[in-house]
Amino acid sequence: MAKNSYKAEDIKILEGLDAVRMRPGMYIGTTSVKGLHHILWEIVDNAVDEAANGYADHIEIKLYKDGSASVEDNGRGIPTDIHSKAGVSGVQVVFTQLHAGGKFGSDNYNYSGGLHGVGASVTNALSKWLKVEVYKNTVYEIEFHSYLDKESGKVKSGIPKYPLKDTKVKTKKKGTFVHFMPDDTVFETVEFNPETILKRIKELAFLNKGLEITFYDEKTDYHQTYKYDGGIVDFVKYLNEGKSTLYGEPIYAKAEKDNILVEFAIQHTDSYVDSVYSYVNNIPTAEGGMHETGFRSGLTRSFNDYARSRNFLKDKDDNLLGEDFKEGLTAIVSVKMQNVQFEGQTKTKLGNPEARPAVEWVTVSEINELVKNKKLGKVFDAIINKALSSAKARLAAKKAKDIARASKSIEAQNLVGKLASCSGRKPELNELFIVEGDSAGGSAKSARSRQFQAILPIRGKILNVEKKKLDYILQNEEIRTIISALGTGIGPEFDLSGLRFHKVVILSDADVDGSHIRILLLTFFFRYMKELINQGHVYIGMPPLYLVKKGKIKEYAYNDKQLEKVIEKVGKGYEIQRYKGLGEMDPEQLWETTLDPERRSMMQVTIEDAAEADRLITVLMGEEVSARKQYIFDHADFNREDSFANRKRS
Ligand code: TSJ
Repeated sequence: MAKNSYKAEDIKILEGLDAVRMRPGMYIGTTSVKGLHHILWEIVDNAVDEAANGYADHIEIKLYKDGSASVEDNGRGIPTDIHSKAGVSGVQVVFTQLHAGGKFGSDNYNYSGGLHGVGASVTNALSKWLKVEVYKNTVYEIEFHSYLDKESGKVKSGIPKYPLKDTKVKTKKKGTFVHFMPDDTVFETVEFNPETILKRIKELAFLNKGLEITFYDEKTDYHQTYKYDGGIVDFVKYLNEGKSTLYGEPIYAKAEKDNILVEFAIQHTDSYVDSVYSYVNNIPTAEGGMHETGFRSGLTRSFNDYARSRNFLKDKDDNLLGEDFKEGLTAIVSVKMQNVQFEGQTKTKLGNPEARPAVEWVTVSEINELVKNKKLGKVFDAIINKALSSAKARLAAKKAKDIARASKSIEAQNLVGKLASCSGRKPELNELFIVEGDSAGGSAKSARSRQFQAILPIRGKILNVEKKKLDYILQNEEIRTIISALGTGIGPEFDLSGLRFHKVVILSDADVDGSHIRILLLTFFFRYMKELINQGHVYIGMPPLYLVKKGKIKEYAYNDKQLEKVIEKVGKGYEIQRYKGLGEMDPEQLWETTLDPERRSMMQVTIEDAAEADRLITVLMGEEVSARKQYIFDHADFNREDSFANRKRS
């Protein structure tokens, strides 16, 4: 049907008004003050539709001293000709037939329907009286009222006092004027709230670019006018007033897809929360729904595309998430579509599944178009940078949370089965030896002083897979046992006061595997128990490399240089034993050389040592095995003068 061929016949007749008076709740939800406003919005919506279709640009809402309200627009006027099936004027049909107004079956009211879609007849049915004037060269007039029907003893409402009449009074005005008195026997209150009205008409003015809406309250002589030539762009600016924005002008686009008209405006602020407001047919969708979901995923997709194309994201980087783009996002999404379905707790969630791909498609294609505009380069760069910093914070927060969780669960597991604990109950005197290998562990267990020395044997070869570092380290059985044994927790949960051993001694072999273990442990302490190192609780045990024997003389040497000196000292006829590992020492030897506080040699680990180990682990975990091995030899050789192990002793 062509747009201007609309006639009274097009208005379909569905139901009578008695039903509305009988059960107002069915039609307006409630008879509270909310329902009262609802019958006003039914009228306003029709005028807004006339404006949305391009036939009106002004609406006036007025509250009168007697409690009545009126709405006037400067549109084409409700059809005044006789509706062929109803036999009465189009105006009369609109106000006496439920669902009339062309919302069903007409293309004129393209996007009507939804929350307020029950029609002007509902307002008529719930009013004491209602008067309509239509201005088309002359003034047309009709009045409806309610009265007690003597025959049935029931109140009838919305009854025309006379058919629509042409008063023949000439007018230059165009449009429709509707004036009504809410029925105080229906509503709990019949007092309109100017604040409520102002808030809504301001919103309507934002949503309908260029539409001027005025409000006048006769009781207080209060006037207000809203008109926004920027539409939802002005809405976004208004929402961001007083905030600091990342770029000057909001991003705006409008396009149609599959009969769904989509319009959005966005502007980011330096805030950390988002203010996204979505609408369907001018109705706020507080619970969001399909259109909002489509919009958000559209933004995420197109911004990620942009971030990749401009190298903000490299191939290896994960996409930024919707939540990253949410930070500081102020946006209005307004869609216009037919047959809307509302869902959710408060029926403010758009349920139409077709809205989602349509809005996503429009969002992506419009943003992709906008990014071609060089002038907007700075805008999109700012958005991406903000999202990148949000992602960074998100990952840091997740890591902290993971650590805290891991720490708690590990503590709860009480994994100290392998620990040979000591009997002393004073942590400041107690020592924990973390010993590489079960056989060395066994020797250490029999060699130690049970009173204050605890032994925790751990297996070698624990650094053989490249994995995510944190996950990897925390999944390691040995590490978990250590966390459990030390009693301090890790990361943000670390608490030094829980420490059960004031000396924590790493005791590993002077070979590659021993270095592996030492480096892993130091890295772990560095990252998750830094204070343990800072407070001087971490040591590297120093087993000897050689035993020089000559008769009854026994001398240990801890490196090649010492060995030379010892040989010089004892003279000819000596015998050298080279220890390949801790496991080769019997308990007595282990006690003499490594465990006995009077004779042992230990290196206290500094934070610089641990930091170096942390850097090392990157190499150790890398792909190239031979480079890795070489690096370890270079850096962990006990015989090198500048090596880690020889640098200082305690
Ligand atoms: F709600 C209401 F019906 F009471 C009401 C309707 C109240 C107010 C203040 C305005 C209106 C209204 C209706 N304003 N403009 C219109 N337009 C039409 O009803 C109309 C006019 C002409 C044609 C056509 O195709 O020629 C079609 C329509 C829907």
